[in-house]
Amino acid sequence: GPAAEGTAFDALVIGAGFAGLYQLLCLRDRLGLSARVLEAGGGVGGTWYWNRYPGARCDSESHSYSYYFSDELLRDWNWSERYPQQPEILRYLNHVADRFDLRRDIQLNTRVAEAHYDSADNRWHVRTETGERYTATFLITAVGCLSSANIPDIPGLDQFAGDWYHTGGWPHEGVDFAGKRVGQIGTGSTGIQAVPVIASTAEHLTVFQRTANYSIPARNAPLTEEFKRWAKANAAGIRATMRSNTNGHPFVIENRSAFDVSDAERDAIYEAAWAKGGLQFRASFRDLLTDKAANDTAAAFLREKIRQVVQDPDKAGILAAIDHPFATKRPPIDSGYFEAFNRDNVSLVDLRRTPIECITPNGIRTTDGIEHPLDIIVFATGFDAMTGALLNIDIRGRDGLPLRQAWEAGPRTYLGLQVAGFPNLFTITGPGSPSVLCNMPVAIEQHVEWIADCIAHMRARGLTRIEAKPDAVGSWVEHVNEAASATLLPQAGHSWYLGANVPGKPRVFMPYAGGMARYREICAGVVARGYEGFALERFPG
Ligand code: NA7
Repeated sequence: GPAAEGTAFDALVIGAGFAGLYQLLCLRDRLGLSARVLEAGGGVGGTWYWNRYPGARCDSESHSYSYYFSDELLRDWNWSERYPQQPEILRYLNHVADRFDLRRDIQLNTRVAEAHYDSADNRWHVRTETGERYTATFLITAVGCLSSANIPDIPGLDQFAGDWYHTGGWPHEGVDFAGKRVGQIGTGSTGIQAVPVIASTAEHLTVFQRTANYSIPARNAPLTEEFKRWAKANAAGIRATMRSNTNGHPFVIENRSAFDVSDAERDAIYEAAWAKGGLQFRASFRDLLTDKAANDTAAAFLREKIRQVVQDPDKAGILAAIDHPFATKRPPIDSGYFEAFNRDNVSLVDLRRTPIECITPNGIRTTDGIEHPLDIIVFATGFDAMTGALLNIDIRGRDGLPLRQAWEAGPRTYLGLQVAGFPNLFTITGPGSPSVLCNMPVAIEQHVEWIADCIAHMRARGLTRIEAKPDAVGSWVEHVNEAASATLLPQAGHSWYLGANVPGKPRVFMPYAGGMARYREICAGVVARGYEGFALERFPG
């Protein structure tokens, strides 16, 4: 289609990451709509544009962390490592933007400030931070689930004499740690990736741990030519596997209980999974996320590994004092995390024993009165996940209803895709979708294609307004809660799945834990029953 001109579009997409790029392609090139993407960053790539911290790498295997909608793209692109590093993923997404000629409809350096639906013209009226205005029939948010930084409100940060950074807003020119005393707060997936890399160049690294975490070696390595050939030759089979299982990864969860095998066999299975590395450790048994006793066997194995790796018994004790069941927080995978604590220049502070009191001009002071002297503080403190990036935009639906108000007690969606009272708004990877419990590109392709098919359906019938019905939202919220309760996931009190990492955020289990395959079937069923749960209309009525 032609590059969209002017300020009135069929569709506006917010965000040019994995989701926004593909949504533009679907709407513009397959449906022939006029569409524009508004992107806050100075380049495409979303998460991979912003997260340039040391050690930033994807935890999905590269051959699965790819679009699967184009056989030619799969054939032509070559990943270099088992897990792609941030710069390589950013190159990939830039390649996609060029290859499909997407850039002409992407407006960079454009942060959306407000988006208001007007029932008088059935359009979304969008204003950017610099005051530009656009309108569109459809508004599609592709803002990411982990894109609004959580920077803890620690007294004294404004007086810190050194430099500080959040991992999700890392300077593009990089940070030189040579000769510096660095303090890192946070030991989630991000912190666990950053520690070994920062430790290797900093004079000293002090890790401030609030919640101990399991981690499994990634066993990253360059891909062999043989593997690359295999992945290309078997792309159809890999796609089918990813789309038919619960987690969207190219591995299948074993259909055996942890108690179907003897203790010795179970240990051998865990040892083999540990040696193989990666997220598929949790696929060792089918009941690791549903049966606490089964989970305990994995947790005990992983705690013992920490004690084997970490030589200093004090550090090992702090690192192994994990108080949530395995994989009830997003399980990190690492490249030398626990090993880094064997270095002379890495120390560990247990914030459960001695919480942070304040930040001083010279460092961080803990409640035992010790001031840890620092030149740089790294906040690996995560994100206001799933809802933060949406609520940062002043989104208003029918009758001026603010999304913030509609979600006061926690997010409420239908299928994670639509919100009652907000016609023609689609939220890719929204709360209530399974995306964050799944290999993300697989979830994104499903969401994007579902939305494109829905809009095509409407256009074919002259329909111009779609809105989730309140009772469909109610049942979906209930179903999301039931799915979570059937697992151990809500047992991790501190998890961002629950919003617990952000003070004052309502505690609601946000992702759909029923599995990607089941979700895909549910979405297909909704379509087959004539978009059940949605009100579809022709405007004006
Ligand atoms: P996470 O997983 O939310 O981890 C954030 C870490 O920061 C975690 O250890 C938190 O401890 C810690 N944190 C947060 N606030 C504080 C304060 N105020 N004081 C001390 N420590 C704090 O974010 P990541 O960026 O690592 O990973 C996000 C996702 O990206 C990940 O799940 C993957 O999907 C990719 P807590 O556990 O809250 O006690």
